[in-house]
Amino acid sequence: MVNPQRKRVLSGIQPSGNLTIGNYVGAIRQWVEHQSEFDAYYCVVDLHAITVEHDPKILAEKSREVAGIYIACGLDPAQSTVFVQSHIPAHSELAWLLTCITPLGWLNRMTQFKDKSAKQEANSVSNGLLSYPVLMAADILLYQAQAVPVGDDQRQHLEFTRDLAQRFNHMFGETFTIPEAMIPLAGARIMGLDDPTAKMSKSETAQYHAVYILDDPDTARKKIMRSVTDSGRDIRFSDDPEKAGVNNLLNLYQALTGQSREAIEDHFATARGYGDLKKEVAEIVIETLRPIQARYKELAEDSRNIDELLAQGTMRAAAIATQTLQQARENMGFLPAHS
Ligand code: ATP
Ligand code: LTN
Repeated sequence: MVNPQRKRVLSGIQPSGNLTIGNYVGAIRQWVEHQSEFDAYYCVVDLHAITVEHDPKILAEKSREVAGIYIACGLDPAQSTVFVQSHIPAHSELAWLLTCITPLGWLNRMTQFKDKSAKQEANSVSNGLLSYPVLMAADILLYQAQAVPVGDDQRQHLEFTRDLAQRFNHMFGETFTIPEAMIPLAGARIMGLDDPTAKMSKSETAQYHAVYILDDPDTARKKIMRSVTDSGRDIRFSDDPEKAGVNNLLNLYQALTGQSREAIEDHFATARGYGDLKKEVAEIVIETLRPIQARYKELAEDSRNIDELLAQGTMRAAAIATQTLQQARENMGFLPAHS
């Protein structure tokens, strides 16, 4: 049962590729850890996944897969509401209302837009990619979420959401709750295994870039053993860009074991080199993923399992979203429709 005393939270992941260990430690794991304390809404943000080129043949399959991974990682549908963003039209509608009060300058400042648009040909950068944060703001504000559990890369989008909510409230009267970002202490930014200066990301398709949540043990091990490090042998946390690879492996190890930095450095003080660190990181990653993969396999055997959960989630989420949208329309002065 939903307890009104619990903090309302909302978050989402795009079905834009294979979910990575970064998505797990930065986002999903904290959703699972705190689910009994929250009145929680977790969506598969498929409307965001079409802001860059996508393959219509796999979008639906990927959306179901992401929802299945949420559950396999431990989200309990009795406690947390899991749904697909596009199943609730209020997301698109509120996004338009918010688009019309968003200053263009705010969008042009977004670093994710700058990074992602730089990777594409200028002519193929879509309006959707620029407006991406407005849709994200709509996702959050529709549920009056107080907190948004995300990785470190989403800080700027959360600031944007807060600014936009304040602007709307100021222009049209109190309508939206101002949300806060909730960023984990460890594992908030896992870097690419092939390039520890770039964030690990599911849309980067290089073979040794990321460990995927559904990678089999041999594949995961191979990717970690091949990860880029440096020519030294000292296993310590460090801000030195030269040591970014080792630091990244240590961060991942810390996020998955929950040990302190001191304990981890002590543990590796007698290691013979980076090979020992890589082996241990590979083992903890594999053991973390093993039960998740087993649950996912069972759940995915019949696609109706996931579709059924999503249908229930949609009903619960739509009730709240529709109410907020109605309020926003009213406050903006729209003529009510007669039913
Ligand atoms: P894409 O490459 O398609 O942009 P992504 O892998 O960056 O995707 P998102 O769907 O944008 O993933 O993000 C989902 C969630 O996972 C967000 O909360 C984000 O902060 C978190 N996240 C993504 N990558 C990492 C990472 N490398 N380390 C920690 N958290 C991450
Ligand atoms: N932009 C987010 C994904 C996202 C999201 C949201 C996260 C879309 N809508 C609402 C939290 C709340 C990202 O991680 N790239």
